[in-house]
Amino acid sequence: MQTLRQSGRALCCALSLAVLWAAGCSSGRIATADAGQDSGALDADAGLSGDRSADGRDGDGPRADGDAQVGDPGADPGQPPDACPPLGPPEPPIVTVSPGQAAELRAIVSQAQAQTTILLEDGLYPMDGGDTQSRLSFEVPDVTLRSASGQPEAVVLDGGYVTGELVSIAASRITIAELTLQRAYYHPIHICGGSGDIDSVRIYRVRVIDPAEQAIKINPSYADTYADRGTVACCTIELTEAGRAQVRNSCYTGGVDAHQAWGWEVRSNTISGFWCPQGLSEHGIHFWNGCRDTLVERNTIVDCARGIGFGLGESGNGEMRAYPDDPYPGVGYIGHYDGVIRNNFIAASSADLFASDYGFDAGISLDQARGSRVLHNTVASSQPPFSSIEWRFDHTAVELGNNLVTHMLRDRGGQAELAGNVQDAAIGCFADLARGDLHLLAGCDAEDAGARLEPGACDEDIDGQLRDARPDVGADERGD
Ligand SMILES: [Ca+2]
Ligand SMILES: [Ca+2]
Repeated sequence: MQTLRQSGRALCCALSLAVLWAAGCSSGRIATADAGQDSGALDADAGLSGDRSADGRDGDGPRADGDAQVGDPGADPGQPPDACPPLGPPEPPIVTVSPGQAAELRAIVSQAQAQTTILLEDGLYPMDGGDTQSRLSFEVPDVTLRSASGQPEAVVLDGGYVTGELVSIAASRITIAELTLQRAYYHPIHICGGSGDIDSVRIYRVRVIDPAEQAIKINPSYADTYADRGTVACCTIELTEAGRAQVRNSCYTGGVDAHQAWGWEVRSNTISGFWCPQGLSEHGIHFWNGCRDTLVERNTIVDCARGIGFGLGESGNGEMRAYPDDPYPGVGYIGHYDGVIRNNFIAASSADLFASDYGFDAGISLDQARGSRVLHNTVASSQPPFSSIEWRFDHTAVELGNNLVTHMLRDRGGQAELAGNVQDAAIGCFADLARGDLHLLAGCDAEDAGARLEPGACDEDIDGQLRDARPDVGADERGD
């Protein structure tokens, strides 16, 4: 069983990597060429990324805070603040757009000056004119696109599987918020380096539904510029049964997929359904090819073939990024530098998922991940995965602390420092596995069984509650 799975997986990875090789990003082409499916290419940007190499340019330090503009959570004393409050009121200049202007929206976005907020009134926006008519390209910094009502379900931009990318971002401090993007032929959201490096892109309270490829993709540009220190928070990213039927190329899809990106925060999202009957989907959240300092926390991932990944394979797709301070000199290929994965719920219980080609492959996978910390995550599945959490390949050096899994931690090579983890937890210990609610029920061994971590490592749980002096294993600290 294990041998078959591993050999099948190696084959699939080879196929996927062949596709991924051609899946980079060109801000120039996004800006001007608008290549789409009618080009016959696998991806809008096919064929240009194979030979890019990192160049060791000066870079800024890691991330800035991403959600400075969210509204006052107004929490009661003793209650954790709302992790996902609505955005505060928009500031002028404001351009208000109605669904009847959908055909003009591309031009409205391209003509927007810095500081503009584009407010979309409720309704369905048909964005199925192809990339030349419907793709929204953000190339001026400090522009916001959001719903007027603040209700993500009420404003729906629908690519109809005609338009390759609904939103393309190649400028700093772009905010996309509180709306729905669905049925892109490639990526509902694609973020790339611009004419220079960009930073602080924010994707907040967005519903991303049924992408045919990865829902949110982050790439360097072909001009060796990067997209760093962005935020994906409080989003719902979902592949439904109808959407699954539209996925091509041996399940070439996934949730958030980032290459060579530095300092991103991915938190408080719900990601579900990324698997296919045949082929292996990319992870719900995947940062690889030399990404660095990613913070992945408080996400709920339900019924995805792979939950969270740092790195992929022994040498990724062959690309990596050279950082000016060279954090691990002489080590060789690194799939992910440092970063933290903490307080996530990863659940699998769908019979259809388990009956699929790869079943539930891995909750968390760490391939050539170095300096990464994996703390207080819960991975629960109704049937065995290949690995609940795994680490692999010689350059991997990670820390796993206080993770709670219903099955196993799997050592596939590299180094892992282990403390306070609990394997073989009973699935009866969780509030509602089918819905991804992995809050601990009373009387389970995980309660108060964790190792003490240093202050600041993981002081709060997935709910934002402070952990007590005897930390519970997994993402949830039980309240009393
Ligand atoms: Ca406790
Ligand atoms: Ca709790």
